[in-house]
Amino acid sequence: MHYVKGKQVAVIGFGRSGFAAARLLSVHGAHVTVLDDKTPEKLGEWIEKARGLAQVQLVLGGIDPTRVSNADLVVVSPGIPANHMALERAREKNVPVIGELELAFGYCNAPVIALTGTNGKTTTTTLVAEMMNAAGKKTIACGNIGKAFAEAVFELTAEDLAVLEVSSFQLDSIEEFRPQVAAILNVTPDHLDRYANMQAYVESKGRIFENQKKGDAALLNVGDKYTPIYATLIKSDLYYFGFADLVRGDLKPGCYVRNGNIELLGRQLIKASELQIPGPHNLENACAATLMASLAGASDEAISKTLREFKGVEHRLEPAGEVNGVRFINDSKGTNVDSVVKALESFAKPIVLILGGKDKAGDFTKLSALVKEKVTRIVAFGECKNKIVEQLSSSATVVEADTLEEVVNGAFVASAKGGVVLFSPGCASFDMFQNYEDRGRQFKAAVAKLAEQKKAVKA
Ligand code: UMA
Repeated sequence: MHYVKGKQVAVIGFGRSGFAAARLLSVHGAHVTVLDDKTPEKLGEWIEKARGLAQVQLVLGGIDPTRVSNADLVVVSPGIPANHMALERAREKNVPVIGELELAFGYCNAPVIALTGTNGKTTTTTLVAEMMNAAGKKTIACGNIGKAFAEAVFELTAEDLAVLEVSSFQLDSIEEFRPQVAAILNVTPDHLDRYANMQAYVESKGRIFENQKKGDAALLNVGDKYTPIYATLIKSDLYYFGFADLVRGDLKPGCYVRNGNIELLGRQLIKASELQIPGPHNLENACAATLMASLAGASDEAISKTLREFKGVEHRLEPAGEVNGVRFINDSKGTNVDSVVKALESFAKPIVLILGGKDKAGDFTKLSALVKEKVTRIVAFGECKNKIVEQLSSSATVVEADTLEEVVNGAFVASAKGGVVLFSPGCASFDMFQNYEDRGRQFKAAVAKLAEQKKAVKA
């Protein structure tokens, strides 16, 4: 743990993570300099919030690497790439660099459990937190899910629990981070614009287990390609989750979908068909959440009740309204190609698929077979629409659109009564929106507007 009282600390990035880190550091007596490339005009919201924080100086409109040279510690936001000049300068000058997650872990009084994975993190984190709260344990879901861990630590006591959604970006800058229960949900290509190759991304995810010891619990998905590799690295107690029929030989301790039931350590909890969240991937997420919550002390009753009642999270296969018999689904959180696969697997044809945004070096050709089987038309938008046209027009007709309104109208025109319009962009949102939440909200607003127009026409 880095003690910060009286130390000079540079915080890089002034968003959710950077603001929370600056506040935590300020409360613990550090002298903080916050650096961000954005100008003060673009950071108005955070500047307002930072007013009144003791010993916090804001240096905005460009990150000057020399600013970190004299710091005792650098705390980096997850969105800052590891090869950023300021971080390279810090390393040259032997200034320690940690992430906001590591900082918050040092100051967290509550036990911590955590999960990572390419897809399903937000749904599973939310489910675990709801199971624990149903079991009477005050639990805060935080981390990559949106509420920064450094913000949550202010609300957590030793009696409570933190359940953390962790990204590979956050794991890149840990030192001692040690969750008592940790899971990797799945690993498929993502963020290949930031990592040198797939191996680097896989290794980054594996760091969630790095500091675990015997007595801690590590959870792996029986259906995931990288599970055998992670299993050899784990020093803590190993558990598995997922579809039992993928396992050859005896089942190891864990939570499985077996004979149509969700089975926890051999005990049957609920029927798989009782889950309200759609798709086979959500059965895996439900098993992971069940196992994590059980290992963290939740009763079978609290877990089963939550599994039955859980309706999913915003922007994740979220029903976004129905217009003239066409169902619109908001999957704005689907920011990589694999999450589009999962989304397509969750609905019957005919589907109109909306894809696009900021490219993360994703390979859309992986969608070809599913697109041919289920998709009647693709609407492509955003920075990488040309790539989508190039890679998928041999599998379906691809039309292009510029604004979200055009996207929604174009998708509706191409849809059929009883069909689905699936907004699962498969890309990052930052080319046109603040973040995926902003994109999802704007999509829902465009659908609502379309519904109003159609109603007015009928009247
Ligand atoms: N910035 C620079 N220079 C750069 C890059 C960024 O100055 O080269 C500045 C930006 O101007 C901005 C700030 O850094 O002001 C943003 O920092 P950030 O990108 O780390 O974002 P935060 O607002 O701090 O949000 C972060 C996570 N964002 C990322 O990892 C990109 C949020 O995850 C997380 O919810 C939040 O901390 C609280 O923990 C979002 C995300 O997109 C959901 N995560 C990725 C994903 O899920 O795929 C990993």
